[in-house]
Amino acid sequence: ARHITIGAAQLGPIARGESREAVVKRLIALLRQASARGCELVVYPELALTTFFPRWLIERGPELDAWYEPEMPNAQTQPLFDEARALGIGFYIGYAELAVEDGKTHHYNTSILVGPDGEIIGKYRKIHLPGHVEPQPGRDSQHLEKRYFEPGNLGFPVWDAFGGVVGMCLCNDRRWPETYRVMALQGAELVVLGYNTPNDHTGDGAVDGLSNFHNHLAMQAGAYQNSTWVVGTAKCGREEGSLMIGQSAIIAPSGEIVAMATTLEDELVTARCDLDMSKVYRETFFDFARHREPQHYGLIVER
Ligand code: CDT
Repeated sequence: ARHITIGAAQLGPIARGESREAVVKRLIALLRQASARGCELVVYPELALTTFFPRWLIERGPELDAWYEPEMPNAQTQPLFDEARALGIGFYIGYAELAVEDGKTHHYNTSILVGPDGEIIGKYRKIHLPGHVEPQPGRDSQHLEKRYFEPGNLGFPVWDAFGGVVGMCLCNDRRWPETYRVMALQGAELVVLGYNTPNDHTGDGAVDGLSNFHNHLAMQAGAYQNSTWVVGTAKCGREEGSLMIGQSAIIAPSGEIVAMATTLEDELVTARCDLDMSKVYRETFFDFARHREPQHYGLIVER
């Protein structure tokens, strides 16, 4: 067995005016709880340093740029890195990234994986961006991720970390089977992700009423069909008028939920996860080498 104790560090709402310093204090409080409960890895949400700013139309310029991090760590987040190193805990965290590549400015919805030594192990940039470029009429809260971010350009890499093979994704990515499969084909045993999921996306009560169900359905299927642990952490609760779902969960390769948050506030849930459990499924039902028939899957990459 290869056990690792993992914490899903759910966040309640972050107000528009809440400073990065104040949020980092909340993240550190959760990290200390995680340490007391023996965690080696803590998973924070997507866009975990600020409110979910894509709900507003903000013109290009300094007001918009202020939501992005040009560097990581930076002055505001360094205390989180320092505390994690002092406690010997690694973490995953999502944030809006402003990157300069080939002399051009780019905006990504990004996550990083940080080792227990406080060093960044890897970076992921969100590939499946939901929502719209233009504001939609009649909505109280917009979802303008397609306006504020470019699709990620790093693929779905995995890393040898925390005694296993670890991959990352972000929020809407969790609804797409390709996300998990591309990582599982590289041997992923643990997929970590954060989400911000408003419960009013379609405006159709019959669909929006299933927001919590679809969250778990997608992650449990991803875990089972790919023989991997999945840890999904929410930023949730009523944030600037938009209600976002919670139910952060740690899910085993069996598809079973092992631990789940019950509030819509800052809340840590933990589980002792045996990474060898991946093998049970990957050497039987989902032995990819023996059972996959990729010659019939071409359409997936053609359309
Ligand atoms: N942040 C994010 O990707 N949220 C979406 C909301 C629904 S689509 C507008 C999600 O898939 O949970």
